[in-house]
Amino acid sequence: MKKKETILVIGAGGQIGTELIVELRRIYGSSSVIAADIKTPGYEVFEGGPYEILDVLDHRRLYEIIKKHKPSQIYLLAALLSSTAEQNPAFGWKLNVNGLFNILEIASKRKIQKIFWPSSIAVFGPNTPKVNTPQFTITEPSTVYGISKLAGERWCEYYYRKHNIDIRSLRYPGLIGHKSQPGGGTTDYAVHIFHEALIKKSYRCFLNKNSALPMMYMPDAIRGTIELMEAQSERISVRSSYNIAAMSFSPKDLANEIETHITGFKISYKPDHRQKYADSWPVSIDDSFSKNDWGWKPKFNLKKMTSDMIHNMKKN
Ligand code: AKB
Repeated sequence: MKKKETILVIGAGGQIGTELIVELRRIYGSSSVIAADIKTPGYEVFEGGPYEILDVLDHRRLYEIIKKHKPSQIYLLAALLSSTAEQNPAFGWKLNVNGLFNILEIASKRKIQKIFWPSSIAVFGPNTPKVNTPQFTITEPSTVYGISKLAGERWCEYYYRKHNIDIRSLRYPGLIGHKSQPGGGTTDYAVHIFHEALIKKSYRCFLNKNSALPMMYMPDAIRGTIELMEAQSERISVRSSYNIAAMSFSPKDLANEIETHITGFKISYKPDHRQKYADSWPVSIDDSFSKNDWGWKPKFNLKKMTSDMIHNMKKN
């Protein structure tokens, strides 16, 4: 077990939260990691340590919980993803930006040592260079989700410079994990496809077959997040949000890889509204700032991720 920290994870019942909380509790001890979510979380999160019901937009309740637990670190994961935010832009903006704003305001008044907040490749837009997208480049997002993440990045940097709040962030690519169901994102086809492949041996994809996007396997994402949070502050040169990468593939590449494990697996394509969100995002990401500043190195490529996903999903 590591040094004494008290960590509050807000949005602990979501796609990243359910896996992050287990790893944080393993590292820092169960009683030191408080899960918070608007809903009662699933068994592993609920049984594994303390939890609080919290709507991050409820400023008073948020303040009470922070006063009660005195966290040294906060991970704010509560958000609407691209597809869901597009269905309700006002709420997408409110949750994604005001939620962050509430945390930053409290952090500027109370002693919270570190904050983690996730950004996304959705901060890029149709005018951004698509291949090997640099850390600093055109960010003109065309989705509500991307606009909210870009605004959030600006707020993070502002609060770091003005109030010296040690806030750290990653621009996650599409995340693939076997522990939770897809959560309203465009890249979620790459999670859904595994469920359908195992149950039905077929999948109808809502993106076209050549839509290549940056992706990452959840164990890499969890490890990268914690490594960023544990890095010495002097090594963090990007105070908006870091580009981070692991692999890039299209639905066709993924289907071919799944077929090597599930004989007879068939994929068909029926692009819907999510196609245009995917079309506005990069194909691959240059993450050299993450590599050079805090030593980021992914472990999973398409082949290793697919085989691990199928192995774990069959087991469960
Ligand atoms: C989404 O598809 O909305 C997310 C993302 C790229 O941040 N997975």
